[in-house]
Amino acid sequence: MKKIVCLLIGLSFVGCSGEESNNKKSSNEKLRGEEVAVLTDAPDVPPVITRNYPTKVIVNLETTEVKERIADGVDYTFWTFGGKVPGKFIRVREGDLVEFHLHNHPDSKMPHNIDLHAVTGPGGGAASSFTAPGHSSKFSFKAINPGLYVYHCATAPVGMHIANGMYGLILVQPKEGLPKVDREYYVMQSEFYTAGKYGEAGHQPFSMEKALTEIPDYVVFNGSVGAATGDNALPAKVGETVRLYVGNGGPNLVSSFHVIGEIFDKVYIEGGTKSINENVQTTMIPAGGSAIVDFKLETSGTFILVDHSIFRAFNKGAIGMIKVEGNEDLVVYSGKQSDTVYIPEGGAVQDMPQDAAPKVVAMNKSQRLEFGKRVYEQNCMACHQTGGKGLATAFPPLANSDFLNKDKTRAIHIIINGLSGKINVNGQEFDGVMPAQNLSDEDVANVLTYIYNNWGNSGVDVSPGDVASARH
Ligand code: HEC
Ligand SMILES: [Cu+2]
Repeated sequence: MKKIVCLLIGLSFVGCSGEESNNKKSSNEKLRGEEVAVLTDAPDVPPVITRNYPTKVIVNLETTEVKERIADGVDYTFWTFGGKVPGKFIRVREGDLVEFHLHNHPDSKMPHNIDLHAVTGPGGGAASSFTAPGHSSKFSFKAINPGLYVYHCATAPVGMHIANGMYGLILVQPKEGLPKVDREYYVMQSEFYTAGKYGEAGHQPFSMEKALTEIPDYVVFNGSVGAATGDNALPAKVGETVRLYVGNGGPNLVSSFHVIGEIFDKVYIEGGTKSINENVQTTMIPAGGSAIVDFKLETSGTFILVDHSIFRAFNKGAIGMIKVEGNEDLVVYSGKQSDTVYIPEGGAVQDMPQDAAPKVVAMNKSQRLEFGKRVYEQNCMACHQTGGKGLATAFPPLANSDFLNKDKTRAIHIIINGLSGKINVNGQEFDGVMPAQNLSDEDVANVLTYIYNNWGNSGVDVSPGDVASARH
């Protein structure tokens, strides 16, 4: 029997040899009774196990291949553990004997199996659970090590089965339990590689080429864009403690998991139970790995879950939300307290007494030209270019400009107020936006005098008085 299984799984990385013995450090607690595991879809987590003894737990998990929404207007054929991505959350207790039944739906086109990282034994259960469409397999394992573990399909081509959505989490609750919290949620990150780009409408097939280069089109929490945002946001209340069981199905990327506006009071690093870090901003979750994060909600509002490799969040879908209801605590977070005008240097300098900060005023035309050149280089040249040459189709020329030379007051207004809409300069049309320049009357007079007296322009002078009267 075992030999046949080895042939069937072909190129999968699963080992075929070795006996499944796991008396490594089996606890000596006696098994009592038997129960069927409660399985849940994300973001729900099965209830806390309150038993203080190990039992035999029967897990029934079905693999199916379903066409579902991955983003608005976009479908994907997901391969699933339990009909959804991520797969069902499984919760057992340390020391339990897990009797695993893997059922592959008759409509499946592919054989599937399961490698649970919580299993001590070759392939994590993969070889023993290899199941053709319309078949069921059974194997059992002892949950020796507590912790939060990823499970996934390991049928060849392994990468493709994982890329199509075949992963989930199993929590082996430590026998002493985890500290009590008010809410627990299941969040799993993963990425998808589709023939079309992010958001391209219609049914998108898997792209092996993109998967090999590890540049996904979608990076998501709980299987699709928006699975944990808006109406699907995770609810909570002020004063509550929340625990997230976070997994990363990969297949390729490492997650920099972060909640905007929260600090993880505790992180069970890499999903283990011994090493607990405190006061963490961002925790790394490797592909095929996990973390448990706990935090207390001190104030109300929406808190955004992201992969802080941030283009994934805002451009590929890796966003989730926790909506916290209740009273805001203005000491914890005040909200915006004021909005005042900020004028770097200028405002403060102008308020200073004259003798403390004498204004640099041009005393004659040559000074005005000299100061004007400086204003031009600092404020205008980036767009209008050296020598006022301009840039075809984007920035009109100031050199030999019929538009500029025609009307000095209009030129002053353009600098003070900015300009947008179609204009014609030397027979060329421009339709851009020039932002208003925050300059003093003196600076405007200097820069315009400099421009008018150079580059083949009309040679008129502009005084600070001209600018002041144009302002009114
Ligand atoms: C961010 C880019 C940008 C900066 C900085 C900028 N301009 Fe402009 N300017 C433009 C654009 C774009 C237009 C054309 C707007 C339109 O199409 O309506 C324009 C138009 C003008 C015009 C009228 C058209 C012409 O060629 O005679 C003048 C005069 C002018 N700018 C002067 C200045 C001066 C002086 C400064 C610096 C104090 C300055 N601009 C800074 C982008 C800029
Ligand atoms: Cu599979």
